[in-house]
Amino acid sequence: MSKLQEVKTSVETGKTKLIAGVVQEALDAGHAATEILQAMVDAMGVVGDSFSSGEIFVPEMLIAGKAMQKGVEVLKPALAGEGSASLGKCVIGTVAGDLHDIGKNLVALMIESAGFEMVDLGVDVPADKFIEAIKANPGVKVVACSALLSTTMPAMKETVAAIKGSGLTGFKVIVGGAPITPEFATEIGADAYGRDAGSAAVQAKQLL
Ligand code: B1M
Repeated sequence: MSKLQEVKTSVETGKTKLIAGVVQEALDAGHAATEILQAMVDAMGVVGDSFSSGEIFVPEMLIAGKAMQKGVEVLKPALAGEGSASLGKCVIGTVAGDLHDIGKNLVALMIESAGFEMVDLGVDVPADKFIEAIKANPGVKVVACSALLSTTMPAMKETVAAIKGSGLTGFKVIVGGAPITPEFATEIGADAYGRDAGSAAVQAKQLL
């Protein structure tokens, strides 16, 4: 089995104790961090499909998520780059009702390595917490909202509306996550849409 396939299988099957070693072996074998990350993202796609078809349930999905998080930890130094934190602050969070944070954490990592100082509010973040964080952190230039569930898209809409209606200025709002489309981002009044972590970081810089 190739090292990349081993990474993918280890995430799919939730090998939380072994994954760090397997990812390190893939790096040592010369695979790029982005290639290894893609193998793990592909694995999560398989896990999601298995969940949809009723072959696995929430606990298995949770363990696969934990395996991916542990794998990403090993990749972080290679993915993060220099991260000089001179472009201002970015407030990031997964919107209310949504507990998914693997993608949000990758977006935070990439935006941070693009030069922003990160204020990570975590998951299940109500609109007023975003607003409090913007008020508490002078120099916020970007507010980034993630959503992974179609059922939390309305919470994203409410969050963007509340932030935009708060009277606070000096920052732009970027949104993303699996169910979010560029059209939805425009419809809810976001300033930008990020398809993935890399493009979110590019967008964050372009918004300045
Ligand atoms: Co959940 N889950 N989950 N889950 N889960 C999905 C999202 C799902 C597609 C699985 C499926 O059915 N096929 C489905 C959603 C269906 C839908 O709404 N259309 C689903 C469901 C239904 C649920 C529950 C409702 C299940 C239940 O309880 N019955 C439940 C909801 C809990 C809640 O949030 N209230 C639930 C729970 C969970 C776990 C807790 C078990 C676990 C999350 C663990 C964690 O995050 N710490 C989990 C997992 C692991 C998944 C899947 C399998 C993997 C998600 C993931 O981490 N992907 C997922 C299936 C899938 O994605 N194919 C699934 C890898 C990650 C790197 O990708 O998060 O998409 P992603 O992030 C990408 C982009 O989306 C983008 O960039 C990232 C990196 O490139 N991006 C942004 C994300 N945020 C961005 C922000 C930006 C820009 C880009 O700008 C700000």
